[in-house]
Amino acid sequence: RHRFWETQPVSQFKDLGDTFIPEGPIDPPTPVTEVKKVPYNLPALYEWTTCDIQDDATAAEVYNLLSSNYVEDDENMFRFNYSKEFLCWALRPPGYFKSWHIGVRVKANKKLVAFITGVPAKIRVRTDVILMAEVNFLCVHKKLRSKRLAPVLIKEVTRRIHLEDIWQAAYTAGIVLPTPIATCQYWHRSLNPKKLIDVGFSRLGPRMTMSRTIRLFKLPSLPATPGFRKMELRDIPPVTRLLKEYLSKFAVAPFFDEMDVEHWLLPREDVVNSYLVESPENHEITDFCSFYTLPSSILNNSNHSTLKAAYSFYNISTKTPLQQLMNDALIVAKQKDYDVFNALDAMENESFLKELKFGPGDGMLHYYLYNYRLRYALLPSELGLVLL
Ligand code: MYA
Ligand code: JJ1
Repeated sequence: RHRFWETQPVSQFKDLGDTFIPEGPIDPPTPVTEVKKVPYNLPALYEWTTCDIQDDATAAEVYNLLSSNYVEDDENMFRFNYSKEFLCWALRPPGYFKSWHIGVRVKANKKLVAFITGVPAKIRVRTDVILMAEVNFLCVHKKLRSKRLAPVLIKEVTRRIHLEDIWQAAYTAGIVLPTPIATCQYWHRSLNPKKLIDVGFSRLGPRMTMSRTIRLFKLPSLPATPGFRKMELRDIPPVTRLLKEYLSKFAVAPFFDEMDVEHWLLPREDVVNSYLVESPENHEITDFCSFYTLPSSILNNSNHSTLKAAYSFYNISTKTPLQQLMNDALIVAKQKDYDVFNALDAMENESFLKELKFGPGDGMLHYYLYNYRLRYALLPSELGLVLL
């Protein structure tokens, strides 16, 4: 059934729960000198390109490919519209490799028609901290679908990751492949219910009018928690300590140092927002919340072209109840004019979703590891990892 995935070192459905197969790496690493030195063959009309995402012209080509051909919902009403600034952030974390930002061009006219990326990340699986790749932005132009180009892209990114002596990867997808380590559900909190209904993102509930709906989702104009403020450069050490302690509770989670926290969590306009609670008494940092900005293009609507969505990232409460902290996150997102606040049911998110009027979405997100086997799938609440 999976002609490609059956050949790869990923856990296969038939092994689920088999207690005789150990947890851990599937294939052992080989010496880097034994890794294939030349790129995989592409169909004759195409050629490989390494994308320098810092180059404005290349960033624009990648942006254009993704904005027309990347992930859509099941009814093709919305398509992810990652901004150039977001892509530059997502693809250049500490220690990134330019060689892992891979494109495919048409030889004849150099048009970019496919893309895949990896970035390095330390990820802990139970007690094992492993330097992995996070693979994302796999995209094949709509006109070149179903020609088995995706397996070539995946093999090529794997080869280039192996060349850096890295043998495991983490990735997410909306489709089921062999074999998810966890399956999360998307939840959505309306901030601008009128627009969401107008564009078909949500529907008027039974026995609800527009004005009752607007009232239902109304939020205060300012955050309620004393000491709630934007994260700054000086907050990196205490935020790193909070995160390290918090993420240690999950079976799978990133292993962040201060450089990672600076890159992934220091606020960047229209890319990532982070807030924390500084105790007014002793100036201790006790709580943290963050969300990233990922708009979607609205396909076929004459009144609106983009949906501004915030996606919950990492949140930590030690003193402020998580529900109150996330309500403040909703308030600042509303102030910044987001239309909807999205979250997965991962980590402790289930404890606030219903109470804060999130509703379940129609999309699922499956998490995968490459060349690492877990005996059973994790519960969403055991997962401490958010990919972009
Ligand atoms: S997830 C986002 C993926 N992108 C999209 O959904 C955008 C819109 N769709 C497209 O651009 C195309 O439909 C894509 C497939 C490119 C997705 N992950 O070329 P094909 C398998 C993994 O004929 P196409 C993200 O970015 C499929 O099961 N495999 O198909 C994370 C089949 O194999 P098999 C996928 O539709 C990506 C084969 O490809 C996915 O033209 C992580 C068919 O190929 C998918 N999302 O193109 C990648 N979709 O026969 C894995 C289809 O076996 C990384 N397929 O079922 C693994 C780790 C690598 C590094 C390891 C380092 C150590
Ligand atoms: O956004 C998603 N669904 C929306 C829109 C559905 C439109 C019709 N298909 C949705 N809306 C309902 C919201 C409502 C608000 C008030 C309360 C009740 C709920 O459900 C979904 C997620 O739910 N998104 C997608 O389908 C996009 C793809 C998701 C898979 C992503 C794979 C990413 C790979 C990255 O590596």
